[in-house]
Order: sequence, then structure tokens, then C-alpha cells
Amino acid sequence: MRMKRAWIIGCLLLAVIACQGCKKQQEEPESTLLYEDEIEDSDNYIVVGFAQVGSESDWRLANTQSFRDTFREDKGYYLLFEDGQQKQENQIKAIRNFILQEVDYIILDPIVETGWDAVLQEAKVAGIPVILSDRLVEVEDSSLYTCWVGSDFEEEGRIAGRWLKAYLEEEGRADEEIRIVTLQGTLDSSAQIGRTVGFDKILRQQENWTMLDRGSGDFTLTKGREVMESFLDLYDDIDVVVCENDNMAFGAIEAIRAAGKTCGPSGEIIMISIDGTRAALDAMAEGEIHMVMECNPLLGPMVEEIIQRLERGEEVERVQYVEEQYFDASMDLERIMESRTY
Ligand code: GZL
Ligand code: ZN
Repeated sequence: MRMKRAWIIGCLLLAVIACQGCKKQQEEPESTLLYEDEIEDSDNYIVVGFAQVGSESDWRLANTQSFRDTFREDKGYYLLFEDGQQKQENQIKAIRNFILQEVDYIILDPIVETGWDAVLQEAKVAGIPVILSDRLVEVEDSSLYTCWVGSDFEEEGRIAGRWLKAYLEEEGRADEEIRIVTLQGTLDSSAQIGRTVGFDKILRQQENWTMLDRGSGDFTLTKGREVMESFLDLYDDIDVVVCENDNMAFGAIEAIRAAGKTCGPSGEIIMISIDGTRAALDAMAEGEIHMVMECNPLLGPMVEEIIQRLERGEEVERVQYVEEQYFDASMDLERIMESRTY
């Protein structure tokens, strides 16, 4: 008898749960265009979905701000912004959400190069153009994205290597055994791949340079510091640290100080970084960084220009590089910083 009663109660419970679900289903608004109640006639807006990598670095914050400053409602845009928190699955979810909401354009800054074919195929089937900003994807079908705007990461790595060669010559150290470690960015990201490959090309031409080790600090200060601490434990004579972004350089500087060593033009370790954020130029002015290779985060206006062309039915370049330069401690940093907005 007890079994029978329990069975009946169980079925009742199941029935209640099921009807809750269908009730929720009925409440679900038929349209998922959430922004429709945010803005009246959404037809007058170009609705843009932006799947951003995360907020891992100063560069990333400046990059996000550039898009928020560009895709404003008073300029006829409605920006749906999703922070991927440095996880590919979050970015894939965001793209699916944008497709559901029938945005006009999807902008993707892919945290890593692989794993995008399926979701970009869904965007293609939905007829939504995908514009890549900053990093690149590696996909079978190149029609899965319209175009890409960003930096020539390999050139950034080569410029850093060429600068180091010239600097060592100036310092009369052209023939000295030079021992180097590298703090890499997020592995499999275009920025990490390009910068590592680019610097490597110069490294291989110098028989007196040795790359002691490379480790990924994931473009963050905390992990950059951890990797540098491990290098300082492992190697007693590090001459150069190559950091694939500024935030890892800041972490490396903390680790070097904590180990009772010094870096920068008056120190014993040569510090090279890439991004060129204001904080890095400040650190250079303080004598802690020798050289910073700029990586321009202000991509919003270039992506807007592309969208405007597409709206007019015009062709757009498949690849568009941003202009970049490097800064070193011998330059007039005051004047340089006055002219920069990030
Ligand atoms: C480079 C960009 C990198 C920056 C890092 O274009 O993808 O990601 O160098 C950022 O600071 O985290
Ligand atoms: Zn040495």
C-alpha cells in the first residue's frame, strides 16, 4: 500500500513540474528580440552584436571602450555587448544569442583561432555577416566571415626582435651570450602565435641568443608574475624578458623586484613589452621597461567604416591592418603620451 501511495505522489509531483514548465513556456514572449522594448522602432537602428574576448588587460578595456564610443544610439546603432570572460564557450553562446535576436551584424574578437566553424556556419545560414576584430579564426570555409581588422602580430614580434638586436649592438653586447625568456599570451590566440613566430624569426638569426624558456601568462598581470617567478627560480642569468603584452610585463616587473633584481635601462634585465598602453609608457618613463611595441586597440571606427560600406552594398577589403609603431626609453615620452588616447 505504502509503495502505491508513494507512486501516486511521485506522479502528481511530476505533473506539477511539467505544467510549471509549460506555463513558463506560455509566459515566454514569442519574440526573443529583447532590444525591441529597449528601443522603439528598431528598424531605424543598425543592431550590432559584439562578442568580446574578456576584460583581461588594459588593452582589452581600451578596445571595448573604442566600440562603445563608436556604436552609439545617437549615431543610429544599437550595440549588444557580450564579455566572453576569456572563455570560448561564452563567446559561442553570445553568437547564438545574437542570431536569435536577429542582429544586423556580428563582430567577433575570437579568443583562440580554432573551434568556430559550427557557430559561424549558423550565422551564415541566418544571413548575418560576421566581422572579425583584433584576433583571427582558422576555419575551413573562409566565407564564414566577411573580413578582419587588426594588427600584424608577426610584424610586432619581428620589430621587437630587430629592436633588441640594434639595442645590444649600441650597448656593445653584440657578441655576448644573451639568455632570453618569453611570457606568451593566451595560447592559440592570433596575438600569441604571431608575436612568438615573429620574434623567433629574428632569434634564429642570432647564434649568440638563447631562448631559455617560454610560458603563457594568458595576457594577465597575475599569471605573468607567476610565470616570471618560476623563470627566476629556474635560471640565474636572464638577460632579456620578452612580454607579449603590457599586463604580463607589469607582473614580470613585480616578480623581478621581489627577487631583488632590477630591470629597465638602468637595471640588469632588458624588459620588452607589446601593446603600448599608457601604463606601459608610464613604466618606461620610470625606467622599468626598455621598449614597447604598440598594438592599436582603437578598432571601433575601422569596423564602423566596414559596416557603412556593407550597408551601401560596397565591397570591403578582406584584411585591414592598423598602423603601429614602437616606443623606447630614448624617446620623448612626455610628448608621445600627450598625443595618445589610451
Ligand atoms: C592583441 C590583443 C591582445 C593584447 C592583450 O591584439 O588580442 O589581447 O595584446 C589582450 O593585451 O589581452
Ligand atoms: Zn647574461
